Amino acid sequence: MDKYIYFASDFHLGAPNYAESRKRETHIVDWLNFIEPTCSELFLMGDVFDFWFEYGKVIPKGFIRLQGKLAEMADRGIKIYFFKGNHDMWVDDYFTKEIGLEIISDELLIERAGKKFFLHHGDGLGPGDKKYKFLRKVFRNPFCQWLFSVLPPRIGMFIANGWSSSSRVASNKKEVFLGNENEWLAIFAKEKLKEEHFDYFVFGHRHLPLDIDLGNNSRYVNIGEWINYSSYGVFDGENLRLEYYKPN
Ligand SMILES: [Mn+2]
Repeated sequence: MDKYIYFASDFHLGAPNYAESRKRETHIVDWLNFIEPTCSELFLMGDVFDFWFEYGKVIPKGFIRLQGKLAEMADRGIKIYFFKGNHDMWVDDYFTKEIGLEIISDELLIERAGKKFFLHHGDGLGPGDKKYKFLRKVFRNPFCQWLFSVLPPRIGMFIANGWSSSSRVASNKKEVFLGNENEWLAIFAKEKLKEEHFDYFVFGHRHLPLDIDLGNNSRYVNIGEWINYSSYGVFDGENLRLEYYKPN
């Protein structure tokens, strides 16, 4: 590998308000400029937007600098994957058509430089969180999505913004490490390892950068988020490292 693979997630653009989000967006575009010369593939692993819904011919306003930068990188031949997060699972085909992003709905299994990766946003995996697992089914149900799509955008976005301002990002509570035994995505990964070996499990969603040794030559790397940490993962062909971009 002569170039690197980068992983980032949970930008939550749009939250907690316009000004903060714009500042963060500029910071993220700075980071993309920084990694671009060494980047062959970029994995955006969910919750890029605090809310995104695509109507037939209408998309939400804003986030234009990020979209422009991603388009530029894609035009230069960098492959970009966009995972659906629990906040932006309603992407349709706009980013694929306009930018060339590949949309990933659930997990993506890849092999690079002889290493196997299990990639997922991280929502709805592992023990617990039954309420969300049920909601996820509703949110991902085509009929429910259709029902939402026939609401006038003014009303749909009003509902969504209300929901989004009650989210973790809006409350800006820092997540606390639960210990290797209790981190539910580590529990999920250990179960998965019983079926199949992966060198790396990479998730977002947790809003906490983590690098956990799972034993059996396997690691769980959580790439964190961009409100407090500006953290990301980089794979150089040998190692997957957790890094931090300069503070916003
Ligand atoms: Mn998130």
